[in-house]
Amino acid sequence: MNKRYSMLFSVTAVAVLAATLFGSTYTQSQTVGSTLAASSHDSMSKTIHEMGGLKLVMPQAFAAVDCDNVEQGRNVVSLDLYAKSVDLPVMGGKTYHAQTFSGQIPGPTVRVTQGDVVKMTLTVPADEPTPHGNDMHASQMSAGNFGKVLPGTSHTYCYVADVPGTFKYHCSGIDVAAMDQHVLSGMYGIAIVDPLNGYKPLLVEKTKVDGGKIVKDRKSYSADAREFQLQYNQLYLDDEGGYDQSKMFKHETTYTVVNGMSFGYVPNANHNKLIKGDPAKNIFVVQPWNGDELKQYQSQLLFVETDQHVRFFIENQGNMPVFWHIVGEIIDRVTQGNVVQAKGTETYEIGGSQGAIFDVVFDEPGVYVAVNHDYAAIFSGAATVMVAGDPFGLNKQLGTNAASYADLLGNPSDAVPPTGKNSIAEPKINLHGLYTDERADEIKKELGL
Ligand SMILES: [Cu+2]
Repeated sequence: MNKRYSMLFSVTAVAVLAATLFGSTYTQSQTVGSTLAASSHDSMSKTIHEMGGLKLVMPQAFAAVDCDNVEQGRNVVSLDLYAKSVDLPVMGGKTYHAQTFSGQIPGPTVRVTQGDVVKMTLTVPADEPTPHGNDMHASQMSAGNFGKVLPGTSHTYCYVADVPGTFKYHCSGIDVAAMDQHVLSGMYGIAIVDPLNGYKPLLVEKTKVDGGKIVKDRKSYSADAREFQLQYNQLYLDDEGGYDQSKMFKHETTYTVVNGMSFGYVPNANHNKLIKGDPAKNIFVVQPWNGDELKQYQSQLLFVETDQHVRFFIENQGNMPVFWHIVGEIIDRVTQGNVVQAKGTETYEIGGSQGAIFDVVFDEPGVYVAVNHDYAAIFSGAATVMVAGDPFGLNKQLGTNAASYADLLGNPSDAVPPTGKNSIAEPKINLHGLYTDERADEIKKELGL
């Protein structure tokens, strides 16, 4: 067995022990407010609710934008969303009351080039039990555009995506009332705004021994990269699968989710069979989504090549920090907007409602795990397993020269963003995500599966 893999077992064995405790112990240390503070937050939220949202307080801010003016001479990219409240699975065979954009969590990613116009239309079907709204952080416009959209109606706005980067969009609730519930129940997504002149090449600095001396060994990788999107959030649930606001105020996470699911990117029964010859013998200590019968919810792995530029679009959709780290790797570069924020860093913190772009070259074949290096988050779902190269010799056995398992097994549909300025296309994509069955069928068709 690969050395890195066995190390992983010991790390995750500790994880599971701790996971049995996380419901009671970690939340105590995470609780920042006293009962008193929580109750005053509760009452403010209640007051906003009773007022019918913030619109009543500042009606003058709610002027609509004129799309024709905004669109002059620019490329227009449409993002058409519909709101849907529906029960979706959580690990352990249960479901929860999810709220979605277009029947999927996260909502569809819109990808544009800096200077393009995003034309967003949100439709709230007549049978939806509540109004919704959409606040897109890639925009710079009056918050009035994000006001409530009533069931049976649609709302459109347009904006110029002037700043490159990864940006959240999220339901703004009923003019802010219940916004926390809607976002933490699944109504979020991202806009990726590619820089006008494309991404920068990636310079990776190592060392080598040359003539008996240790010298710097720099290697430049093209801006073109394999790409992944990972969005972090929390679920705060009561025993019936409903949203529990009192848990949110106390930061008492029920599950940490990555692209909507806890431990959604870990091995499944098929991987067990490939590695151990037996689908029932787990190769990773947490495999809550093992079987084929789980369809689009069956866990999948991320496959990358070694010695290749990989770009991650990361967004923190939740209200706890994400300390983004890859077990076994150093992050070569972190970018926000047009600014390089870090190079050669072990971990980079992304605050609530913040995005960043991470560039990484995986050095050697093996198993790596992207985590939120907050132990409470790791043990409640924020562990994403990636396999670089061919550490198990499977490609050799199967007579292929592929540089990773992406060609053979494919990468998960919800982790691969739409292609942009400098994307290297995936050789194969498989269906995976917190989609309704209806939405899964549509995505299958889109992908030609
Ligand atoms: Cu909503």
